[in-house]
Parts: sequence; structure tokens; C-alpha cells
Amino acid sequence: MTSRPVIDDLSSFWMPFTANRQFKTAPRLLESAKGMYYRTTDGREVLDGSAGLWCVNAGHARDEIVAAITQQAATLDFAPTFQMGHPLAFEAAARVAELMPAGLDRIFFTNSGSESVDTALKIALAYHRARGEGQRTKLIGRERGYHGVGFGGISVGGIVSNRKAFSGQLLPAIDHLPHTHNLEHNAFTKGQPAWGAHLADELERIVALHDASTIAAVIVEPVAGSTGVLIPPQGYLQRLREICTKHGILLIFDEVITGFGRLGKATASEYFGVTPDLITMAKAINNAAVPMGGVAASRTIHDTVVNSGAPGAIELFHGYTYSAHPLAAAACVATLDLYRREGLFERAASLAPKFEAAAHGLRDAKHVKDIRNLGLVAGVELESRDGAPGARAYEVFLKCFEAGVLVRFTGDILAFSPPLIVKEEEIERLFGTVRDVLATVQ
Ligand code: PXG
Ligand code: PLP
Repeated sequence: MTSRPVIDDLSSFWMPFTANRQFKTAPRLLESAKGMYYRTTDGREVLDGSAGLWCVNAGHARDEIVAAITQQAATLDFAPTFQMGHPLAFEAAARVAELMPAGLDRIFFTNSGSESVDTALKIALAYHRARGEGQRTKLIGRERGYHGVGFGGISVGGIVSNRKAFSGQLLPAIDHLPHTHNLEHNAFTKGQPAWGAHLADELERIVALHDASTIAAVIVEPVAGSTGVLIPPQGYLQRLREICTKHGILLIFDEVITGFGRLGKATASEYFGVTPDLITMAKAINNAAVPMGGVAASRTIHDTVVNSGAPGAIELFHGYTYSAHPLAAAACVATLDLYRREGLFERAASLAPKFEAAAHGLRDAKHVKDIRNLGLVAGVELESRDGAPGARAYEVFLKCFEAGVLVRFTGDILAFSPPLIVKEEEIERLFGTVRDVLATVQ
């Protein structure tokens, strides 16, 4: 493959969620990717232990998806979906709907997880308004929640650094549940911790404080990914569901990471047997080949909003230029075909015990404070260095990358979420490399 010369001026690109000055003094540049591997601009192969950013579930540059995008670009590059349509938009929606829990079969398309979150929050408000309870406007998120970077998402989100700089302009009517992470009770749990379901009862306290009649929705990640792989305690999500139902509050599951096979099922909702009212998704919806996200709404929510408008009136004043972009929709249909044809969700489920054993094999490795896992996700929490939180995990990330393995880190937590095509020997290599690196890190 002929490649362009590597640019030596990196200054124009203001990089997202990156220490720009640090990165630009020692850049890590990826040039191509295939299957489980990236290739760097200096010609090294890197095993992808994080599916890009938790998104490339079918592995990189899959021929079927490349062909679908290529053909679509030459056939219909763009078509509006405001008062217009194109067949693939409807096909993609129907195909996504098939994978959602029964009843959540109305799909609104966006271009990212952040947009999906904003969309879901707006749909929740529109729904209550359409049924004559427009005073239900409060939104409840959770500490350590990540819901993207829109103003809606950072408001319901629970990450201090994402909030503090913008604190003067966050959405005004918000409250937060406590997070469920507790190493005193749950360290080194395999799968769902036994302790912690009672933390869902905090929602009753919040309801008692604000009154149910003012609350529109609760939004949580079924498994919190970005803040370090926090697995819900047994019974916790069921409790949240019961309390929301009791009080007429909508439950939104943010499945941007958990959707499309990460836990061995199409959704975390299916995995846990808990059906929310709205599901947000993105990333693996089309193997991240073209930006795309979406919201699955229950038939009730959709019909309530859509039937509330006067005939001929737009029912929901919301949408993106690129909602159901033809290239994204083509990639979506091809990706869902691939997941089905290769049985990738089932593959994730069958690999999960092996993955769990490999992750927990790090238990006696240096600096390791906790390990947690579910499906094909694992988090390994390290002891922080005195006065330098995050420094140790960053060094592990760097050394792993030099050793040809890509892992994610957040604070001092390493996160593992390989493509679902990962082989057993690649799982061994992933955790084996981390073990070797941990032994060399101060
Ligand atoms: N909700 C959840 C649950 C997410 O994980 C978003 C919303 C926002 O999606 P967009 O597409 O707007 O980024 C996310 C994104 C990481 C990492 O390594 C996680 C995400 C994105 C980038 C990095 O933890 N999650
Ligand atoms: N800003 C301006 C000036 C616009 O015209 C538009 C869309 O037409 C937007 C922002 C929103 O862009 P998008 O629909 O891609 O989210």
C-alpha cells in the first residue's frame, strides 16, 4: 500500500480528550488496520485490545462493510432525511429494531453517542409533555456516569472534570444517584457483585425530595465503561426499573458501549433481562466505520409523541443533517449482517469465561488493586502513585503500546474490550503483555 509521507507539523489538529502538548512531543500514529491489528506509521503491528474506542466489534476494515460503504458512496452519497428519505435509512432502522428488546422498535438516528444522549433526553421531555405532564422535566443521572460531551450529557454525567469547567451552564434540573463502585465489598468480583443492589433505593430518596411529578427520566449506563468498567450489582438494575415504573419515570439505558454484543447479547438490556423505555446507542452499531448513533424508543413513547401533533405538523423538533446518512446506514446494515453471519454476539458469550480467567490471572501482578469483568469487558484497577493519580496507568498504556498491544486507561484503571473476533491466544497475549509491563513499572 502506498502511504502519504507522515506530516511533521501536528499543531493544527486540536486533539480530543488528549494531553495535546505531551502527545505532540512523542506522537503515536496509526496508519492502517485489519482484523485485530493496527499498523503504526513506523510499521509496527499493534493488537487492538480496546476495539478502537470500544466500537470496532467486528474487527477492522472488514471487506463486507468496506464494500457496502464504497458502493453506497458511488450510488447515493447523501440524501436529506428531513421531509425526505432513502430506502437504506428505513432498512437500517428495521434491522436495529430487530435487535432491541421487544417493544423498543422505533429508531431515531444520530451521529454519535453524545447526540444519542441529547436526543433521548429530549424525547423523554417531549413524551411527558405530549401526555399532559409537561412539568416532568428533571433528569436523574449517576455519579461516575459518562454520557458524552453535549450539555445534556455532561449535566446528567457524573465526571467532575467534564463538568467543572462548564458548571455555570449545565442543565438546571438535574440530580444524581450514587455510583455503585465499592472495593471494600466487591474487590475482585467475577461478573456481577452480590453487594450493592440497595444503592438503587437512593432513587426513592431522590423521588421523595423532588416529587415524582417533576421527574422525567433516569439515565444510567447498564455497565459504566468510561469511568473504569463498573459492573452493576446483582438486582440493582431490576430495582431501578421497579422504582421508575412505580413513579411513571422513564428509564434510559445508555448502551453506547454495551450495545451490539459486548456482553454476549445484542444489548445489555437483554443480557440483564431489564427493559428500559429508551436505549441510546452508537459505536458498534455500524462497527464505527462511519459516524452513527441512534435511540431506540418504546412504541408507547413514539406513538404518544407522534400522535400528539396536529396532522401535517412536525411532531418532534429535532434531527441532524446527517441522521441516517447513507454511508452510515449502509455500514450499519452490512455490520449487522456480519454480526449475524459470524455469530459474533454468541462468540463473545462463549469467549467470556476464558476472558474472565485471563483478566483475573493478573490478580497477583504488581500494583493491581481490583479486577472486574463481564462479557468481553474487563477493568484492572491499579494502586495510584502518591500525588500522581493516573501516571502509573499511563505508563502501562505507553509500554504496552511499545510492546504491540493497545489498551485503554482512565485514571489508574486499565480497560479491556477487544473486538469480538479476538482469538484465545490473542486474549492470552493481551493480558500477558500487561502482566510483563506491570512488572517493569514503578
Ligand atoms: N455514552 C456512553 C455510555 C459512552 O461510553 C458516549 C455516550 C458518547 O459517545 P460519543 O460517540 O459522542 O463519544 C460514550 C462514549 C473511553 C471512551 O475510552 C469512551 C467513550 C468515548 C471515547 C473514549 O472510555 N464513550
Ligand atoms: N449550525 C448551522 C449554522 C447550521 O446550519 C446547522 C445545520 O443546518 C447546524 C449548526 C447543525 O448541524 P448538524 O445538523 O450537522 O448537527
